[in-house]
Amino acid sequence: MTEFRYEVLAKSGNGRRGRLHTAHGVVETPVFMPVGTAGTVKGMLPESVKATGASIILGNTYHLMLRPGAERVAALGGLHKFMNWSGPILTDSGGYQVMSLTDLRKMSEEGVTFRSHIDGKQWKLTPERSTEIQHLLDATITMAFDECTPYPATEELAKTSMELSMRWAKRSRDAFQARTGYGQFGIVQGSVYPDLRYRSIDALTELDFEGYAVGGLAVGEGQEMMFKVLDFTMPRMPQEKPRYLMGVGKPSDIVGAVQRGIDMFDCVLPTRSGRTAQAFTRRGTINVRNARHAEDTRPLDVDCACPTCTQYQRGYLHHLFKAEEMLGAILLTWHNIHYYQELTADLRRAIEEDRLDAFAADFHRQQAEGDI
Ligand code: PRF
Ligand code: ZN
Repeated sequence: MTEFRYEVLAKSGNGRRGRLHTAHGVVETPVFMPVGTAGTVKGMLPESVKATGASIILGNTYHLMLRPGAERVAALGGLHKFMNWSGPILTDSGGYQVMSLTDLRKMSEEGVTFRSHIDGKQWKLTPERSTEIQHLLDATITMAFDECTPYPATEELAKTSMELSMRWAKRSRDAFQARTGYGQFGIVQGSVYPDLRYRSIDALTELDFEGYAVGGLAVGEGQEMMFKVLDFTMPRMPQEKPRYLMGVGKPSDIVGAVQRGIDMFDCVLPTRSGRTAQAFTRRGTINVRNARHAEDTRPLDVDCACPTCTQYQRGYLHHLFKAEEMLGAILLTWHNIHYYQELTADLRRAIEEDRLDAFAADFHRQQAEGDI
């Protein structure tokens, strides 16, 4: 059985090229994890997800506990078998989704009670139950149960919130059933306040997690502030463990965060945008619904080797969205995930060859050129 283990293979500035070994396979970092919230990466067969170059996907405690239920997924053989994905799966712990998807929720020291966004039924999540659910799902990487501090927050509010997350992190760690090849990540909170972020890191490293996430960012503070927080946070994070920036982000967010030492990312952007006709390309974003694409014979992105770009014209993709055909969403989702996988593969190569800053400069220049 493979031990859960992370190695830094190369560095370029603060950027890291690493390798994560897990029970379900190896993950080359920096890595982007496509989001498979409800037991599916929306619109994609698992073999298609794999074909984009993705090595690890994200699942959600919140959605799967409500439907079909964690015990049922366990009875059906665990999330890997359930969704036919044999690679590593990281599951988010649920607190963030409760906050963003439900109203009428109640927080206490114990945990959070809320009404389901599906049927209004009352539920409760605690650090212990979240950790148990992720065990039942058979998540390769379990996330600690936390509160994502809203932005903006006063220092006093951010402190109270971070300290609650740290008590929950301890309870999550105690509830975690260690198994060979599996790991659990703690989540750093503390909003935009250096002292709070440092205290959070200290509290978590005390618990010796297999990896560390930065939470509470990409919540409305903007890219400049997010990078500022990473600038003072990353140097204090354990160097020998994987570091994951939760829910991020746009391509430029990913490039900047890798330059600051982040190894792992997840975001709904490539999948969600794929369903709303937005494509990410080397020259910025394109909305395929725009009339200017109606008679365009070119691919979405001339430099992309994905099936969408090698086999379909923009004019056809435009038609599919105008006609509300599901293939439009499928083809754009495929391209977008492929684009994110190419971006992270390019970042890995740039770090190996110690030219990360030059790569980033090129990336920004190309993005600024715009389409056509
Ligand atoms: N905590 C958890 N999941 C998250 C976040 C967080 O702070 C974020 C913040 N962008 C996204 N997903 N548990
Ligand atoms: Zn493509």
